[in-house]
Amino acid sequence: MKEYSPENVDQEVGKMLQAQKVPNILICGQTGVGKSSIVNYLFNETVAVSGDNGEPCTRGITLFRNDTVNIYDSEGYEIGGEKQAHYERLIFDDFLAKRKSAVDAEAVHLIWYAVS
Ligand SMILES: Nc1nc2c(ncn2[C@@H]2O[C@H](COP(=O)(O)OP(=O)(O)OP(=O)(O)O)[C@@H](O)[C@H]2O)c(=O)[nH]1
Ligand SMILES: [Mg+2]
Repeated sequence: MKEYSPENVDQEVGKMLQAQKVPNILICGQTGVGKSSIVNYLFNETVAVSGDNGEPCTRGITLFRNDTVNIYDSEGYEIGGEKQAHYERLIFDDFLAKRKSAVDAEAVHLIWYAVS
């Protein structure tokens, strides 16, 4: 069995961290369900602007990242008409479709569908 001294434990952990893949996660869901609040909770600081007046807040898609995770915060969807068509273009056509055949580091590994 391999023995670890305090020095090579650090070295081994360093190697593991380097080999670790960073997941790309897209958070999506209806307007106002708390997507940006989830991001702030996960990063333990206010990195994403969250709304407080019941109006749609986030626009487009923004990447927040640290050493272990990449999280895409996205604008919320609203049902019907041009707003819905806009959302479908943003999420499906412009974001997901373009990443479908991307190399693993740029692929979307998980979609987190947030509900109120
Ligand atoms: N009660 C309650 N309120 C929450 C929770 N999460 C978020 N909120 C509140 O819901 C409101 C909207 O939160 P956001 O995080 O901006 O929601 P969002 O899904 O990012 O909204 P859009 O960007 O507009 O799509 C804010 O006033 C938050 O404080 C929760 O778990 N419980
Ligand atoms: Mg938001």
